[in-house]
Amino acid sequence: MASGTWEEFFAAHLPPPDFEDNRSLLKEFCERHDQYGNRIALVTSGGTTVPLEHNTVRFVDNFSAGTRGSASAEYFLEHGYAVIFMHRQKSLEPFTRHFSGQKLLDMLDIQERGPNTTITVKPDSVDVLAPILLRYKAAHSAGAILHVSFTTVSEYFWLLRAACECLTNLGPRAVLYLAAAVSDFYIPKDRVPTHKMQSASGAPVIQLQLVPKMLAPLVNLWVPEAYVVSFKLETDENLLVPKARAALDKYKHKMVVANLLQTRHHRVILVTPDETQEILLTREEVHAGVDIEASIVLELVRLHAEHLAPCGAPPAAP
Ligand code: PAZ
Repeated sequence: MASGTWEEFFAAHLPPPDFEDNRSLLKEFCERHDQYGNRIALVTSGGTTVPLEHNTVRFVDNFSAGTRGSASAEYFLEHGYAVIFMHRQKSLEPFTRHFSGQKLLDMLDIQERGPNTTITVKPDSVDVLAPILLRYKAAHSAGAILHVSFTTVSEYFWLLRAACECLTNLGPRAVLYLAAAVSDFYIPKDRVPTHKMQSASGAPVIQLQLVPKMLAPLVNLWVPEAYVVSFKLETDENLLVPKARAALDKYKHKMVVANLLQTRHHRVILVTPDETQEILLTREEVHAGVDIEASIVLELVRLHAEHLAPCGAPPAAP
């Protein structure tokens, strides 16, 4: 089935309730960093949902824990970029990603002496916590990171377009790092029931429609000068590079990071118009907890700097 146009998609879906607040935050952040000639990376992260009911009990989800996006955001900060971290609510976030589950509580000690309670970091956890806490505090006190969140696919697109509108003034100093897993399908609003579907009515037949490809207006209209990197997730090795290259040929952006679901944390392929470069972590690196995102972002920062050199932009200040 053919998809509608991107204009029709925006016309059919109202902006989310917190949209104007987020738009103001994005505007202020981009203007402030633009003033200082900073580079900004917009990192999208996590999966979008497609609600099956307006009062949503059930939804279709796109797989992504937010590992790639949250780790990459930290590395962009390390390279001196300001970061807009646009993420699925409750998915992993920079810095706190290191302490998911019980990890943080396990690092703490508590002593109750009479009315006084003291909480301390266990001595052997200080070395783990301190460097992350220092980087977290530095990023926040410098106003170098802005978090905005989405849940549904339409919320994602409203935020993405707003972020692009704010980033366009930065021209080639803006990097778009589109790691979120975004649904290719949705249910047109008028076919979504208001209330929870009832099993007594029998098995529902749900027909999904194609989401229009937003990369086309993004690259051509919303941020024509930005350094745009998209991601391609596949489960079949044979499709991976051909589909990444096809996307690059079609949308004419700068890079596709191709990865397989099964191996995404230790292998990616960077596909650019000129080359195809594999990044592979060794078994030892994986065991040592090395983030593959450190290498992805390092290479991207190098290529972005090359791209900026003819514009005379000074290097990013780490
Ligand atoms: O968030 P995560 O680390 O679990 O997964 C990252 C990823 C596989 C979602 C990302 O690398 C990616 O490929 N995003 C684009 C997905 C897509 O093709 O829609």
